[in-house]
Amino acid sequence: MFTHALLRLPGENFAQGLTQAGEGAPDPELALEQHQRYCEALAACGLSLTVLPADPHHPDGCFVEDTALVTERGAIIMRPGAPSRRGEVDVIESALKGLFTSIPRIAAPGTVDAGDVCEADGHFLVGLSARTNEAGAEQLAAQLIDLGYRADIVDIRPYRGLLHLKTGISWLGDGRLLATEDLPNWSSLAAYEIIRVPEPERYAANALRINDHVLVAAGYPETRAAIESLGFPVIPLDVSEFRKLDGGLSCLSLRW
Ligand code: CIR
Repeated sequence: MFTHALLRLPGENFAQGLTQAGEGAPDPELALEQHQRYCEALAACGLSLTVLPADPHHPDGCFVEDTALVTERGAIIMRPGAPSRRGEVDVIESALKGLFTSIPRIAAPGTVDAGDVCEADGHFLVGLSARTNEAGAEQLAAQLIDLGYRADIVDIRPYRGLLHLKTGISWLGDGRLLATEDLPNWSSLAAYEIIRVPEPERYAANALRINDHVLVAAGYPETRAAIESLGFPVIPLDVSEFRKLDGGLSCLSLRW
């Protein structure tokens, strides 16, 4: 069960965030409204929220998921792969300090965006990507193993359009993962049932199981129906403005 979430508001500088989506500039005001709906959905799932103010120096600052990995046994501060995002971690570290006695950091030359980390009940998949390098993935895997978890590194660099591992795969719980059609059946996934998202709906592969509910991007009926058929109430959310900056549902919060 998750009880808390940490978020950061998108700011007036939001449209200056990194993007490869080619879907046009996002509207910061609409992003703020969509963020508000997202916060309401998390609260409706029973979470207490800490919402940090927007960061005028970091237009991607609302994508807090990339800055830290929070587990039941400890938190680890990431070293984001994009230099423009490295400074985002300090405020997040301060916000987490009261919760964990010591919070290690990924050290240079390692880089990890925690959007590349997918937890499946104590088994962590760490994706090598344009943002997460071998040195970072190996450091993180070692830290997770020290915490008593299992960790496997997978390489997402050959797969089209995946900024992060969780752009293409999400943990639904109960032994199930949701994944795009092009991701392979890596041996580290052998124990799981994989529910494939049809290619035209690939953006919906970034879904978010929060306690009894699953948050899904609005506008993807087949994926929604597949998740509902598993017995989950689905909360559809419009995140069009975050999509324009290559973001999805999971990247807007840290949950524990
Ligand atoms: C970036 O390129 O870093 C941001 N514009 C989007 C980050 C999205 N994060 C995520 O999917 N975990």
